[in-house]
Amino acid sequence: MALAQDTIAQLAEHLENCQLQAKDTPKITDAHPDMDWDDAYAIQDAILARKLARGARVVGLKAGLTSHAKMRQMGVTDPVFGFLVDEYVVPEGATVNTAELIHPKVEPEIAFVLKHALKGPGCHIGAVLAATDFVLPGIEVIDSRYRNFKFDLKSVVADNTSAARFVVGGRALRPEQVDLRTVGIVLEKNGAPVALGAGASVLGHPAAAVAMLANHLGRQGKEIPAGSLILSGGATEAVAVEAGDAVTLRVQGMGSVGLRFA
Ligand code: 0L1
Ligand code: MG
Repeated sequence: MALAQDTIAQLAEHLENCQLQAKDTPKITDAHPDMDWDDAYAIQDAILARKLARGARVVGLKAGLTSHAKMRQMGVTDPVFGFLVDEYVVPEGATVNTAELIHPKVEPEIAFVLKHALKGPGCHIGAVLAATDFVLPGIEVIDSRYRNFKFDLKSVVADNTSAARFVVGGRALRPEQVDLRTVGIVLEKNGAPVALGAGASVLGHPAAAVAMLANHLGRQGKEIPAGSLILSGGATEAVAVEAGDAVTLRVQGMGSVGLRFA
């Protein structure tokens, strides 16, 4: 690791304050160009520790930048991983207050809920499907704390991969009830389709993103616990939203889920 422990703690406090106060910041690698991947995940872990110390509960995990559309949009080449806590949860159909966010965007995702723990290395799509209880549609609201979404991957990881809010809903299916590669995905804003995709847009199969997450955690001796909800990453580019917008995600055979912004 390149950063001292107190620098990691300061950066975690700074980024979390940006999130809680809806204030943007230049990317942290501007001031810390030597920051390495371990530092980036250590800052993310320190943000989680701050939230847990205040009574937050982990409700799941996320993979981000898992589709070529998203990678192209953000000019990056690799997926990233983050955590989901209860303060991010939005009930289906509820309204998100944009005053609590900086520059929100929405992403259409497939969510997995596990019945068994998953541990890498060597985790693959088959292991993910065998460990999955059900899958369902989900919308992630991302809100990078970096000014004008200008960042590099290490800064994004430290910022918990822009996680801000999410909603899941629609029709939960057992993994054998749906072909997650060919399933059609339509994201609507104010009644008009704004992004179209298929499950295969996410690394060829959304379960591949979950396997990557298990392998990533496995390298640190960790696992994805049974019961976890995992957002597998946006199947399309992210779509900017503002107060007054209503967003609906329709996934073929899996119904729809939506939220509003005020
Ligand atoms: O969920 C995601 O794809 C997070 C991506 C992080 C970068 C961004 O803010 O777009
Ligand atoms: Mg996402």
